[in-house]
Amino acid sequence: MSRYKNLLYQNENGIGILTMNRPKALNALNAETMEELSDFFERAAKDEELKVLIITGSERSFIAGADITEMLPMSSAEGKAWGEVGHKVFNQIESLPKPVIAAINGFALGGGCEFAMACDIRIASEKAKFGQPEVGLGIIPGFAGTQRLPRLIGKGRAKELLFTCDLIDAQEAYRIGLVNKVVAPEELLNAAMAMAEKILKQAPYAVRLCKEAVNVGMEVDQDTGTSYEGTLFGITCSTEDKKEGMTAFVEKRKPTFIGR
Ligand code: CO8
Repeated sequence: MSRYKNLLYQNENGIGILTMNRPKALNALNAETMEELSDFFERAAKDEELKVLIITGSERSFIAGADITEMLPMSSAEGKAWGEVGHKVFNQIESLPKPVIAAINGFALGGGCEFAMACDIRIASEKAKFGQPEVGLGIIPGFAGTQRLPRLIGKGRAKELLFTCDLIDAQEAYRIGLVNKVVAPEELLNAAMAMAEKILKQAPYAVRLCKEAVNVGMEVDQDTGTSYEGTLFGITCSTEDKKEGMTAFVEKRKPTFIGR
């Protein structure tokens, strides 16, 4: 997948590493990058060689937000359409039928923080910085930050970050639950790879259905979510991997999963 101008991609034994690579603008999301991302995620969803995806940024930034120079001349209608582009791409990440780990190496600001929140798991380098600086630019987060941030860290903390434009460091992001763990910068990709490898050892279809159950369940009432979980659980009971996983347990050996 070397078809992109602002993205780099490699796949190592089922673990894909997508690197945001527009360093002259600290990997800010312009329209061209969003088009490339949409194309990438469409392909990634169908790519059988890709089992777990890690997303990181080149040089000193993860993503420093949406591209401010492109947004400056936008009219109201154009702004709304731009928001829809972001919603589509970030929904593609959130609903990708495989786990997505954000390995946040530097700035994750505005649209960059919103991007990270659409990923399943966030690992931050000690050098990472987070924030939602939008109201300081006279706008509000338009890529679902007002929705995903309170769901992730709670309403009060989300409003504080949204209203003050405070930039927080990785430790503070960890303290408030915005990231899962913080590691030394030189350990970031290793930590993400180690987590990806741990996930790779599990039954892939079960992991996929777990992701779906959590995502659906978080948006509905608990009874509906529980009922949805029950349906997915039933599906796992008809898989080869369930038979293998449980047989391996009984036979005191490691399972070999085939993904169905
Ligand atoms: N957009 C465009 N260019 C950017 C952006 C950005 N978001 N961030 C950095 N750049 C560019 C700078 O303009 C600069 O370019 P140049 O060298 O040509 O002047 C280059 O990247 C390097 O940046 P700095 O020289 O500023 O580097 P510093 O280390 O001094 O500062 C910062 C780094 C603190 C990250 C600083 O660049 C900064 O504050 N950037 C803007 C961060 C920001 O406000 N992000 C939020 C943007 S708004 C947003 O994301 C809204 C999302 C939802 C929109 C949906 C609408 C519907």
